[in-house]
Amino acid sequence: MTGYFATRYFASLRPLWMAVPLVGSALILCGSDLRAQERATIAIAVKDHRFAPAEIRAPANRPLALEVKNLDATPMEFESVSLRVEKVIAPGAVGTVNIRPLAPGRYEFFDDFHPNTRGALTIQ
Ligand SMILES: [Cu+2]
Repeated sequence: MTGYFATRYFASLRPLWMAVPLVGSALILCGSDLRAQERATIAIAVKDHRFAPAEIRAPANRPLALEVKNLDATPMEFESVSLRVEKVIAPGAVGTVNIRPLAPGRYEFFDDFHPNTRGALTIQ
């Protein structure tokens, strides 16, 4: 009985296996799409617990890489609720915060360890 059920089970999976090449090529197409849509890099710094610059701009609908250099002697945590990111950056280090493609708007960010350290990203 076990053998019979096993045979039936694998026979029922056959359509799934036939779908694998289709799914694979779909993934490859998505991959080349993303590569064509290059990440825009924006560099900012934190010094004396202030973002420099505190107001930044970036294009809409493109993945972004925000390179945050911490020039202070204490760790900071780059955080944004609307961007859904947070990253701890050690003193003297550069943290890269990857941001999904965004719709136009204003997205505020702050240092979660020093909540008065604030800035905003304007997407246009
Ligand atoms: Cu946090």
